[in-house]
Amino acid sequence: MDLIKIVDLEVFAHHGVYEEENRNGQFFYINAALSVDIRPAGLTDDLTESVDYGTVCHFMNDFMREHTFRLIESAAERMAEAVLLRFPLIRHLTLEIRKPEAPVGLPFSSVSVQIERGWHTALLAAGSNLGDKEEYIDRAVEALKAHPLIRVEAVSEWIVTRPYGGVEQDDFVNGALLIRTLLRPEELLRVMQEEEQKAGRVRAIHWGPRTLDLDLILYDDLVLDTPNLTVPHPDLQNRDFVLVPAAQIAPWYRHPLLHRTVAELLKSLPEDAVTVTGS
Ligand code: A4P
Ligand code: MG
Repeated sequence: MDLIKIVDLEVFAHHGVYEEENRNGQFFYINAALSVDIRPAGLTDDLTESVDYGTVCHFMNDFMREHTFRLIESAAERMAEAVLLRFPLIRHLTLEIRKPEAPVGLPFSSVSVQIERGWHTALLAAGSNLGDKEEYIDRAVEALKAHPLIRVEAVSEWIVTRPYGGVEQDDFVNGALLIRTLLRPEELLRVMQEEEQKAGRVRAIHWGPRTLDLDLILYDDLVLDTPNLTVPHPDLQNRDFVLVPAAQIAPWYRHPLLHRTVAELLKSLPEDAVTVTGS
């Protein structure tokens, strides 16, 4: 990936655990490596095709001066987020904040924190088979659109599907969303579960009726197994009610373990796996 690098931007600010640090202030030095596709600007010689590093420097300077954090960890975290939200062409960044005047009480040259943050791609599945099914899913989409750290890139059509999994229950409405997000997988799952709660979701029967089910299907090309979260969703390849809407918005998305795209997984579903009845 191409980089724009900012080296040792000097900022006078007031971050620190000690009261006198907040009162007196000190110098901080910022290093940033911004992942930007430089080729469009490289070919056109047009600044609007790139990220203006001068504007980024002023933005970081203002951010550091306008906020007071106790920890440089927080300053880095919040500033990385602010930069990624403000400059959409920056997909990813490495940010270092150095604090050479930190009150350590011993001779030393400098201390710093360095973090890497960026936008992630995720595929979500939505389902409902209780109450006003479409309304529950629509509301969840609106809530995700309103979340400051989520950009909804594409939304599928809603389809009507017969229940899968052997539980006698009403038909489902299903759909899929493609998003970009600054949230980590566990944080994203928490946001999704809050939306399920808001929809009055009661967890009674496994695979049973629900007002709203939001599943995290794919997250970048991540493979993750924790007690609360399995990514890719382990049953994706058997579910036409996920693959049909997913193929409308992200047919190219490749399963990191099966090494096949969503479109290919859909094509190779057995005939009897079809639950889709309409849209
Ligand atoms: N969890 C682990 N991995 C994930 C993930 N990738 N995404 C954990 C979301 N959650 C994940 O889920 C149980 C736990 O799974 C969560 O606490 C989370 O930490 P749940 O939603 O509380 O329980 P559940 O719904 O009973 O199980 P599950 O596995 O979510 O059910 P599914 O797989 O969503 O299946 N038929 C049709 N036609 N359409 C449907 O939408 N849905 C289901 C439910 C059954 N049949 C269906 C449909
Ligand atoms: Mg679920």
